[in-house]
Amino acid sequence: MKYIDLSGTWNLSCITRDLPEVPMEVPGDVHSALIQAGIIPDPYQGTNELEVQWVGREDWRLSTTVSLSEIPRGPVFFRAESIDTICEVLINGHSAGRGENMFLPVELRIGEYLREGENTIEVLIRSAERTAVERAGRLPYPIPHTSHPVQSPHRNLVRKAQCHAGWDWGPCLMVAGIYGGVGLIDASEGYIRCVHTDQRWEGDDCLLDIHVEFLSSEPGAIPLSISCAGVRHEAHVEVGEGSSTITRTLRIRSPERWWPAGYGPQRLYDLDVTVGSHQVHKRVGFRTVRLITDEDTHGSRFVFEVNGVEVFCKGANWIPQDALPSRETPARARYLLQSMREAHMNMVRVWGGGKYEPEYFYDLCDQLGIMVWQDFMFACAMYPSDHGFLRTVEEEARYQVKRLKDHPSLVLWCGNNENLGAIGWFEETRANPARYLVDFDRLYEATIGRVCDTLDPGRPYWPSSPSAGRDVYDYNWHDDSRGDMHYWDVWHGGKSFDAFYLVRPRFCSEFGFQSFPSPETIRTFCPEDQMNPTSPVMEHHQRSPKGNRVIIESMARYFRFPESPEAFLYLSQVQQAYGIQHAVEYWRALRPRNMGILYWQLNDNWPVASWSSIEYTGRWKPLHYVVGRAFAPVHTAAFMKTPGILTVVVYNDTREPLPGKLSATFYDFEGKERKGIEWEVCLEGEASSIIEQVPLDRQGIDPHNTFVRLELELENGMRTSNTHFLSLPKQCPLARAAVHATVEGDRITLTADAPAFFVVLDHPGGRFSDNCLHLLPGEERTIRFIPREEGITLDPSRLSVMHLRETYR
Ligand code: BMA
Repeated sequence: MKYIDLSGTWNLSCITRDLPEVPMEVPGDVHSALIQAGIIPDPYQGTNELEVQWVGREDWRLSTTVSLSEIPRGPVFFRAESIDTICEVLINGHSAGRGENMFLPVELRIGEYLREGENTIEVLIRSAERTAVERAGRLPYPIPHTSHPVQSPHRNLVRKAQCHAGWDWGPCLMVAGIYGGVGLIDASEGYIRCVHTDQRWEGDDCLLDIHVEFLSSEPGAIPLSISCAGVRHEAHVEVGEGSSTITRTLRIRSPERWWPAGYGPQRLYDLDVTVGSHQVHKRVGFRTVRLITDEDTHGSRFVFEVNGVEVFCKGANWIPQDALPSRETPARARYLLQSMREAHMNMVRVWGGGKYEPEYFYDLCDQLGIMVWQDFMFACAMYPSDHGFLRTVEEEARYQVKRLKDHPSLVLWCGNNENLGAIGWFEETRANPARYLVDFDRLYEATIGRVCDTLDPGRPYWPSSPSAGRDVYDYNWHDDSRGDMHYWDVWHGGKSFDAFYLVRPRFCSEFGFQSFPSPETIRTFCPEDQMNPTSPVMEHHQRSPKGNRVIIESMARYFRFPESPEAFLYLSQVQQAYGIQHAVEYWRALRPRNMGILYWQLNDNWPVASWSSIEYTGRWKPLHYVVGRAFAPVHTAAFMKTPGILTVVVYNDTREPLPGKLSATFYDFEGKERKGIEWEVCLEGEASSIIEQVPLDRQGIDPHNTFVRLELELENGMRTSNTHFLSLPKQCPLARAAVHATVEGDRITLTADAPAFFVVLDHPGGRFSDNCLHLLPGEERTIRFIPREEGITLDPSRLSVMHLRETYR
């Protein structure tokens, strides 16, 4: 097969507005080309986003030329992995075809329009927003969706990343463009459209069914060769003209298994398929996966079982890397996913308001052992279920399932984000829930569910997140007895962090709490004179209408009010970490009743106040460090679900029982030891165990004047600790601790002269081996600076250290 790569510099012109023609990098998006050309300002700066809303309402022409010395004798295809969105492709002025779904490649037969010499290729992209509005005008009944402060209307009527239209953490940038590979395929000698596999197990042997979709320009016998894990199959196969599917089975004897992070290695095998002159290479991993939903005494379970082992899932929700697709890179994905792995996570949920990610994303997840919970791309809305819509969704599902199913990391297909629950959200849907439930069923059961069942029987399908499972149509919003749960009473419901103790989710796939970004990130979009949380620019970068109110109200609930702008930003992040830690340590203690915790959200797609643990610039918020410790395979924590009773817990995700010693030492805020308790413990494998419920008054402990340090020391040498307040931090008489940092190369040694809490180190351009610590006097902690890019070094004059007592006088 011959391929002419069309990526590179194209020309961009506006069809509906008088603008000069400008160059455009393809793959890429129109906004980015206009920024590059100086026609629009960077929408992330200040409130510029509002000034560029017109871009999404115009139609655009993207064009390039390609020179051909001869016209291939067989079929030639134009293929673009993704065109966003409503498009028509013209070859030398002839219309070759159209596309209307950015989640489907545009593949058009164009041979007849080509000529020797120079050929013009044009992609005309019609405004997705105007298309959506026109479609809305033709609807027989309303199909509502959630709206955010800056919003493009009727996003749910166009098959495009839903968050492009604005979200409660994301800008409204109705980007248009070409993403992924784009080129011409000379299929004269045929070409492999797709290879996908299924695994069937016979004891330790895997029967690997390999399906090869081959497009042939003529009938005949053609050589086929398949090899994987040292097994090879060679033959001549008869193919007809057009598309045919060839299936062969290889018996792979006792392959090494692929395991999620923390459970074993991520062994991957090469799979090579050659048909005629075209070769396709993939990496496959051998493993089984099951979603166990058996009934138990509490309701029903929600457990991922990989290779027969029940996995405790720890992770976060992923949104697209960037609101401007041109700015997305494999390196940024690697950084984010690596950051997950370093925080002891093993699962990422690719949330339904974004996109099916490119190949490199799933390759990285395979390599890092990060299991993928993959939503189909529908979120927080109703969707049509007319013929045309179902047809494009069916094609989309078939395409994406075949494209992604060979990734061992992918463990679940899920119909959508919150769309079942959303039937209860809108006036129109509440007035006629049956109508919308029928639409729901057609889309996520009869279309997507059926595609998953037929094309990918080895992988579970879940109809919606959250839901109680297939064929159960209860909204399941607040049911913690079965299914997955999105717990938003803290944050959206305005409840305090101890509300996390009121639910016992089987699997919590969303919950979160916002914070502001750091000064480093704020400076990238905000002028100095607006560095105040309620300035116009800062409020523009806060998309949750109640965001600032909830952050401030919660701060008043837990902390003494911060007295400087830096202290306020710091405290908003500390508060987020403190809140989420409550949920993680409590729910994890409920294992095996709870078997998964995914917080909202890992990343940001522009610089903004949000629920993320990693800022747009890549800076880890305190949350990322704190959650990383709370997710550690071996961990200890204490919480007070009942006032006055301290529950002490140990966690062990490894499969080995781990003997050792646990101590709880109670200190006053000057750092004097008041009381100590010790236990000989043996941490049961794959379990969380309550060690003791300590009644504080009987131990003579005054929770207002005391905090507790837990130390776990295992016989194998492993040590870990955790520190907790026993009452609201604002009530504690914190000492005026002085924290001292000594820098040597990339190492920082921290000491304090009195107990210091939430000690956060900051340095532009990097992160730390640990952060957001609690220091006792006499204790010495050495931390490493890890630069985000090579060449950045730790500069002591740019290192800042802040701790809780410094936020007020
Ligand atoms: C969840 C998500 C997102 C949203 C987040 C915060 O429910 O599914 O839609 O951004 O809440 O509000």
